[in-house]
Amino acid sequence: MSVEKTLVLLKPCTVQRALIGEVISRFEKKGLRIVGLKFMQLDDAILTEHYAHLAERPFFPGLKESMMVTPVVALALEGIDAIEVVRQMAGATNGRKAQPGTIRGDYSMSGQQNIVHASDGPESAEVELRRFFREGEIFDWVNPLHRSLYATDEC
Ligand code: IDP
Ligand code: MG
Repeated sequence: MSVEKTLVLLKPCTVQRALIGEVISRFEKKGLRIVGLKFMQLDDAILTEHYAHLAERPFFPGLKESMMVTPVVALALEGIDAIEVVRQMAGATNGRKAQPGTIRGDYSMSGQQNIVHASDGPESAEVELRRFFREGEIFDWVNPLHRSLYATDEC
């Protein structure tokens, strides 16, 4: 149990379908603290780096294209075990297989146009937060609700 920060991207499919507010709202209501938030246009270089683990896959060029169609919303979210919590909220990669109640399970019918990217572990979260946020773009603001979000021994 530790306080973590994680990176979420709201993909162009989410921007085009006017689901930005709805998806951000889910993270807010869950109790995750938004510590970074911005709109940014991705390019081939950052996507080649971000999706390097998929470089050999046939869908790689199409995936990168799909991520440049509109700007994306980059979010830095913080909370206890935030990385795992956000992955659970995102659901399985393919929207058709994702459980109803998850973000992908509720809003996506696609294996590619699946609403969000979410960091998959502590190492990737650290690297990805640095990839998408500059120093000074992540804020450590005080949430007065903190004590109602967590038990004393969790804080
Ligand atoms: P993840 O987003 O659940 O972590 P990854 O395997 O890291 O899944 O894949 C990154 C992204 O690549 C997915 O979110 C999805 O947009 C896309 N992708 C993954 N597998 C496929 C596929 O089989 N066809 C098309 N796109 C895919
Ligand atoms: Mg991934």
